Amino acid sequence: NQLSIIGVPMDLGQMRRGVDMGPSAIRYAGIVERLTNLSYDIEDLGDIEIGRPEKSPEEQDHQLKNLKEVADASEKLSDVVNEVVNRKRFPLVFGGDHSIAIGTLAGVARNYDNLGVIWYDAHGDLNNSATSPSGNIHGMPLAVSLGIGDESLTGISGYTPKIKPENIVIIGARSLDEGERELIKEKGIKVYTMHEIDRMGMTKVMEEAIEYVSKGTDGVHLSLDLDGLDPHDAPGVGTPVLGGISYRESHLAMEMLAESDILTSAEFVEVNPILDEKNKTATVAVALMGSLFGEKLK
Ligand code: DIR
Ligand code: MN
Ligand code: MN
Ligand code: MN
Repeated sequence: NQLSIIGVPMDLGQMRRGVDMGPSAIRYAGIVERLTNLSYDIEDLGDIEIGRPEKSPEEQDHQLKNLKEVADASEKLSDVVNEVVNRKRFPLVFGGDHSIAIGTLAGVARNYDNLGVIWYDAHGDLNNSATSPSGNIHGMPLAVSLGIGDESLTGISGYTPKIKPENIVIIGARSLDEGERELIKEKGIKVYTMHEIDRMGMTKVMEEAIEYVSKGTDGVHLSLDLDGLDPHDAPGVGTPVLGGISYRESHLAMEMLAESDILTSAEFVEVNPILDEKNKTATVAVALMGSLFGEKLK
């Protein structure tokens, strides 16, 4: 029951400023108190330092924006996360945009032979510089972790790939780019889109997903992008997509994960307080973490 919080004030993986304030917003919404009440031993390691872009917008590689700064931050985050795992504590990472998952996974996966990953997101985050419609690295971290993408990202911490396609499950997808669809088909990645969630219900989806990612794996990471939720429930995100997972379905999903006790690390990303309504999205993130860490089981 030992948990270490790591903030990553990263906003360079996409174009909307403000998501760098996500870690503060989540702390302000009361995460430490919430988890302390569940009798966790919480250690807040503060925020990773993020460099400012050296290149002017004109000098940027438009298909890999802020590549150097994202790579540098990933390298740092990976080492901090790795150190937490080595101390037998549970790493709980707060974004920042989803590009931070490159560093989180680099730090976690070096400690596991077969890390399972639950990717809770409206998007697949399976782009690379050739397929990306935006050039934003926050649309690429799952591909990078599979070893697909620029070497300065796939090679973080000196090994690649971090994870295997058969150990991944994506939940909540409803905005997949053409290249992402092809990669999903080619690699046989398990995806529960909103269609499956509506059709099967969240209970069945989570039962199957938990079974799927825990079979043959020695750890499971949850990467939760708040835009996986419906923008009505989580408006403070940079790329909202209508028709998302509800607040209630998300609580059920977190409770089922708590009961299954399979998680070994987690991250909550894309909380942008500038786009939010009275810190609603950070408050939702904190409530979901309450469920994820066992409020119902107490
Ligand atoms: C889009 C958006 N697929 C891209 N991705 C987002 O830019 O690659 N991921 N928002 O969370
Ligand atoms: Mn994402
Ligand atoms: Mn490994
Ligand atoms: Mn997303």
